[in-house]
Amino acid sequence: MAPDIDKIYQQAMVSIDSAVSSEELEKIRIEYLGKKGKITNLLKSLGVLPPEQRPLVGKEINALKKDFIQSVESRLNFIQEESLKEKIQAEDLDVSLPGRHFSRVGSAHPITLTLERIQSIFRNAGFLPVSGPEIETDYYNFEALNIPAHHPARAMHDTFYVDGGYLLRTHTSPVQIRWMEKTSPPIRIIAPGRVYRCDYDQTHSPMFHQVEGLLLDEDASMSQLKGLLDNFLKSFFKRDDIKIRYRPSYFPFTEPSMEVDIQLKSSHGLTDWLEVMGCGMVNPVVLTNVGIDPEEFTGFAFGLGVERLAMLYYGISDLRQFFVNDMEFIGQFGS
Ligand code: 2NM
Repeated sequence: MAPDIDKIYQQAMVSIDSAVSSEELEKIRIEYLGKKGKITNLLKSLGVLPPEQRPLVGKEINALKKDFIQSVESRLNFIQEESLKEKIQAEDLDVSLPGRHFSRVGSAHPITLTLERIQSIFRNAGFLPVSGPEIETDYYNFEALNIPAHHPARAMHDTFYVDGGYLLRTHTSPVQIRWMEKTSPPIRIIAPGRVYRCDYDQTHSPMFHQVEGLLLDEDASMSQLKGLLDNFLKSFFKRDDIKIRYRPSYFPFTEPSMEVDIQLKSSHGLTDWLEVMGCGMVNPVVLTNVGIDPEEFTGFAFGLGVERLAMLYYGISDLRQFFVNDMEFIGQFGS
């Protein structure tokens, strides 16, 4: 190979291998193969050679040209692949990562969900939800319900007193008293709402929710009461085989009175008996207080704590979880 062919070849290969962009490579191509390119000039210089040397040198230059074109092409491929790799790496995206600007989707509080389920069951049984004031008088919260002053039943209630002789209702019964005062039987109502008692520990909160129910008619009976509550509890806990027990008890506003216990299935078998409701036949004294003749009408009433039922249903052990606004806790009970 003639020395300048060899030299041009070496230089070309070094330039091609050090090119890092397609533009740079295009410049190199022009430098060698352009009109005044180094390889083009070599081919032009063939004419000055003695005729017998031309075929051999021409062959060498053509081989160099072919090699040059191939090297430029393969370098171009390499550069393009590298830049594609870089691009992919720069845009690398883990599709399993959470979005950066996602907004939390809201969900109803477990107490709201439980209240709604309770109301829905009683609505299906014909009970109208009614409400009343949370700040009450002594008369509506106690007297009308046959709970006289200094009666031990008042001590049980740990009442919050408010200025002006008012108090925070300790149960939703005053709603039922007000309803009975202004309506005549038949009556079928439930009174859901907030109630207040001065008590705070793992099973008591100063504010909690109750649903009380009242049915007044010409011949309301204890068997109707038990049938209604049996169906409510089966429906609420979504079990037909739930064990239910009615145990004699005492409330000043009902006579006779009962507490309702249930047994639930746990991982060990059946739970102990759990108290879930109170109920009874409305005391004739209460009916007389609201101007309804107990000889003409009888009624039954019941009351339950919403937090307690929600704890049993969802398997929550500390009541205070409902009130600390921990979004991780509150958000896990559905929409
Ligand atoms: C309970 C248990 C038993 C009840 C009674 C009345 C009213 F106003 F009709 F007399 N309302 N709610 C009642 C009866 C509430 O809660 C444990």
